[in-house]
Amino acid sequence: MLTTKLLTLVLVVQPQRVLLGMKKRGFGVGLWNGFGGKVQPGETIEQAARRELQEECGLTVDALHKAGQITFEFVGDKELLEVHIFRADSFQGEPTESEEMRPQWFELDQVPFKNMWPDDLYWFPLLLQKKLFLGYFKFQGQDTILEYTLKEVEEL
Ligand code: 6U4
Repeated sequence: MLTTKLLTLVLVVQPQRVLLGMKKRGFGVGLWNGFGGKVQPGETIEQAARRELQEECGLTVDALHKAGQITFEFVGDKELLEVHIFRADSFQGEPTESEEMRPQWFELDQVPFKNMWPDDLYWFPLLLQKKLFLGYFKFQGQDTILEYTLKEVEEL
């Protein structure tokens, strides 16, 4: 039986640039990604998204906008990951390196997809266009997408 684990992912997007973090340890090490992690007991998904953003790069944000929701299956793994993806447009603080992440701004036409999770290539454009999306990706290991679905939705 498959169980589902809730995770968050926050992308801070400004008119010309996006903040990504180089994951220094754990799941997805060596890849650029948004900031996020596991939802803990007793907190809402949005609270978890804010907490992880603060812990991993030192930023606080006003509004978090829902952007998408993607379920990941890794072949052989009994746990599905349900990742709730948010966009933030403005923030307080200075991006600061943490034990988990090294933050860096990227121009929007220079997003380093070759060093990101391979699914990001599919949904990042939707996020930047402020289109809501719902997806499912089935991975073999961390490099190979065996199958996927991705669709725009009216609400999440
Ligand atoms: P801790 O407990 O901090 O060691 P760790 O195993 O490092 O946890 P965590 O909590 O950092 O994992 O969460 C993984 C992060 O990676 C979440 O923000 C969700 C994100 N993520 C997982 N699979 C992804 C994928 N295929 N594409 C993507 N982000 C993914 O863009």
